[in-house]
Amino acid sequence: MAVFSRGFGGRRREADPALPPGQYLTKDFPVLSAGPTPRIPTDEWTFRIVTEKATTTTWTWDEFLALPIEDIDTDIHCVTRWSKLGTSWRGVSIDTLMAEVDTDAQFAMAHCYGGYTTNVPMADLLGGKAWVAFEFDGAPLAPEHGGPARLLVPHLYFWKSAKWVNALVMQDRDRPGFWEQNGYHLHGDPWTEERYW
Ligand SMILES: Nc1nc2c(c(=O)[nH]1)N[C@H]1C(S)=C(S)[C@@H](COP(=O)(O)O)O[C@H]1N2
Ligand SMILES: [Mo]
Repeated sequence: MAVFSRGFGGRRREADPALPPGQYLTKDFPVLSAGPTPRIPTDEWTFRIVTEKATTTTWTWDEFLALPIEDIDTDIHCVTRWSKLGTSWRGVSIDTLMAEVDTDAQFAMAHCYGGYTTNVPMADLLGGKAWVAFEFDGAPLAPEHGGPARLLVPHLYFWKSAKWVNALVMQDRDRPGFWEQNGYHLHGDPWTEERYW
């Protein structure tokens, strides 16, 4: 792991404007999970979007893979201070999924196999900013990293990128998810260091 000493912090950021404040670079891909890794066979996997009117849209794995697929090259930033630059993913944009859904809700809660939740405003999920990703680095997403599929919201701290995601449930206000109830910031912008509250 390429961990730079604190003394180089100022110069490092000048050298790498892609690194948000207080972050260091790693070449590794650390695994951070609050519980055991669920194993979900793709023939049992579904993804649901539930609106504020309790209308549910469901995709099976095959239906999901038949949607337009995008390649995503992006940096990721964990609140525990590691950042990884230039990661490559494939996934379906939340814009594509939401095009099939009728909602005016401003907020969503992501739900996962295993019970993890995280809240994200719709403004951070739409406009080409977020995906349900199923490949990393040209290979199927490993179970430890959220496979078969995870939310990818790379402009926010990585705890918002819910692994094993299986639903987005619209909510009328920005209610906190798992880590947000445990002291993490409601929003999580790495550039303004919205870490804890
Ligand atoms: N379902 C689920 N998603 C999760 C987590 C988790 O514990 N469970 N941890 C979050 C946190 S804190 C981080 S930093 C990233 C870590 O993703 P990685 O293990 O692929 O590096 O996943 C996020 N998504
Ligand atoms: Mo994290």
